[in-house]
Amino acid sequence: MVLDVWFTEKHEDKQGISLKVKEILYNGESEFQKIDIIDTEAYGRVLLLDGLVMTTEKDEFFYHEMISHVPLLAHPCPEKVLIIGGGDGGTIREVLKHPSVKEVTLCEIDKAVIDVSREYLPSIACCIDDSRVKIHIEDAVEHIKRKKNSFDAVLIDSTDPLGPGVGLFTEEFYANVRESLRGNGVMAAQTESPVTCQKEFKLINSLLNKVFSVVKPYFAPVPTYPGGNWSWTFCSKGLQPEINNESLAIEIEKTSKYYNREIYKAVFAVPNYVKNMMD
Ligand code: SPD
Repeated sequence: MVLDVWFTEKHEDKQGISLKVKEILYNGESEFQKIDIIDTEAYGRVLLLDGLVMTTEKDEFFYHEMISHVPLLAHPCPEKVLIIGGGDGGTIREVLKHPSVKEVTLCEIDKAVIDVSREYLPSIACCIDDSRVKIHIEDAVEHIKRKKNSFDAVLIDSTDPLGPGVGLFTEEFYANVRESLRGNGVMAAQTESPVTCQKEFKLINSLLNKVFSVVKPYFAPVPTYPGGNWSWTFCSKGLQPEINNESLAIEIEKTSKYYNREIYKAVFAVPNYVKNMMD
């Protein structure tokens, strides 16, 4: 019998992204959320949290390169990095490509996401057990309150502003992230789709503008996310998102699939519909 099974992530019950399923590899439910791994024809293995696509083997590089290299290449010498969420390990893998990084703290609320990713997504989770990585299983809303003046970069690799991720999209949380940065510290957060999540994108950017003096959204494709076009936002207390170390930027380019030095500049171009929405 030939199976014709499709997974659809519906967005506001108006549109959806559908992937043809080869096999369901894992279904589970943690204290915080439903966790599934499906194998798909088009994008390989896919991690779903509460039925929403978090990452896929085939297109994860767009997201993980953007959330990591854009902020880290702006910093003169990032040594201590905090990743909030990111239990699949993709952001850890990219951050560890920066030779100055001595310590990466992963603050993930749900240990089950790490365990399932280790088992089913080895190409993404491959660096979780690197000796430079320290794992804290804790709500980052609490963790960050104890971390004043601690990090060169904080990367908010969260879920959408739903369920366990809600607290990571508040002014108070962003203010605590700002306090956790030392010196020229930089922050980058995933900030939803400017196409399908305009309300969230606008709200997050307005909160970030209350807290940071430099707030620059940037854009790249993530084909399996709603709208296909995603945003992250670079924030700092003064440092601009510009490549700080050209030779390192060239090195990182060699192992990247999306990022290169031209892309670094291009992703900060703000389309007119986004400019108009922000007015
Ligand atoms: N709509 C999906 C948003 C998910 C953002 N986080 C993805 C985690 C990948 N490390």
